[in-house]
Amino acid sequence: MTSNAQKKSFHKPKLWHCYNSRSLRVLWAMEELGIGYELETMPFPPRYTVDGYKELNNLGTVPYFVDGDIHMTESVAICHYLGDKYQNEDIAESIVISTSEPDYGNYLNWLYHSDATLTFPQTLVLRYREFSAIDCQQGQTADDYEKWFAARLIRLDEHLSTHEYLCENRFTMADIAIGFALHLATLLKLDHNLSRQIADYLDKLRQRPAFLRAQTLGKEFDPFTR
Ligand SMILES: N[C@@H](CCC(=O)N[C@@H](CS)C(=O)NCC(=O)O)C(=O)O
Repeated sequence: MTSNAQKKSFHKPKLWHCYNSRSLRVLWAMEELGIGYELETMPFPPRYTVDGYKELNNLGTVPYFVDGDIHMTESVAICHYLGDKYQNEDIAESIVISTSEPDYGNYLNWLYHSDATLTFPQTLVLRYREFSAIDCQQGQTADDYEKWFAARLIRLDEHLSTHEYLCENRFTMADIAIGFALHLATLLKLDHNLSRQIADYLDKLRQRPAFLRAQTLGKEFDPFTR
């Protein structure tokens, strides 16, 4: 499918992706929007596994995203950008919250919350537990940040006790941003910190056809099955 915004431009956006990394947010978002895109799937971490990757993206991280002259490296910002730029008018329910809708501020808050509050502590668990060096002495750091992550779920848990989705009672980019943070928690074996309603919300998101399509791409490089 090609969106109206895309029909007007000559290029397709391109994403550099590692399976089950933050670039999944971007891939999932493009699948939800139904836009055409180019995709480069890579083993993790690409700054070691892909020759010349740091010349392309000097951070060495994923996602890396190019759309014409725009080069982006922040997964949530890319979802925000894609929604605003490529929202297809044919989609019955917008997956973007506009400035004129009551939940606009909440929408931005959930988008930022997904990384600044939820994946931040998980990154320490990833670094010092899941992908730690054999002689790593930082097990306590990982344990402490797991507790931090668990405590920071309170806002989401309370919200989901009265809402099916995060904003305006419909699926939006905010659910993609937060949904990835919860998906990562399961990969890091932190599921026992998710309440029943958070786990049910994540299950519902992971059953979406766009999520399932995104999860077929680059699976041969899944870093969590090594
Ligand atoms: N804030 C960035 C973080 C990007 C990031 O750190 N990505 C991780 C994967 S989830 C990465 O590329 N790590 C490999 C490395 O640092 O070499 C975002 O949300 O996209």
